[in-house]
Amino acid sequence: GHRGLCLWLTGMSGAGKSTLANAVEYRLYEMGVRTYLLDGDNIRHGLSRDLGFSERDRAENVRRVAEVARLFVDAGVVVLTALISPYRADREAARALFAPGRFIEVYVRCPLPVCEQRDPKGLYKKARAGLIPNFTGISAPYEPPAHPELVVDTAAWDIGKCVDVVVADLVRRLAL
Ligand code: GGZ
Repeated sequence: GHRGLCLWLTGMSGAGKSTLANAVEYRLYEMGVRTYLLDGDNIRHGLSRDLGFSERDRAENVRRVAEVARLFVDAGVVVLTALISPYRADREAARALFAPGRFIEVYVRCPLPVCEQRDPKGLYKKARAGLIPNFTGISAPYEPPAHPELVVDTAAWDIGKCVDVVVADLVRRLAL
């Protein structure tokens, strides 16, 4: 069987991390790969329910998810994480928990105006109105990865192409 690894998706709200993670997970399931998805949205209702969106709380959120991801990877599972994880230092700390080649940083890239146009939950509108403090891209930073293993451009490519790029890379790494 394959060995575990962590696919760490990072990108702004509305970039398409959850959509991509779900589609990749389904494709891997069809291939017989054992997967587990840690989605920021769900994590914040449970594991990180005590945390907000300050720089410090986001660091702690990322740390917790990375530690959980490592446990699953140790068990041989392919873990997908979908967190904004806006700070480079936090992502590098997450990477440091994994053996070389077991942490794949995937930059889910989408220009802010496109994320803001999509605004599936109306959060950007609220953030622009000053109703959500520390909102990534509006009143809090997003630091793009300097050297991600993969970049998927969700504004320029359709979902099928984004999934293909991630799955093809994974197949190569796992030598499936
Ligand atoms: C960014 C926020 C905020 C603020 C609530 N900034 O698009 P969503 O709604 O469903 O996903 C976003 C989610 C971000 O949580 P993460 O755990 O991924 O963030 S981090 O990695 O930075 O810890 C968004 C919603 O929570 N949300 N307030 N201020 N996103």
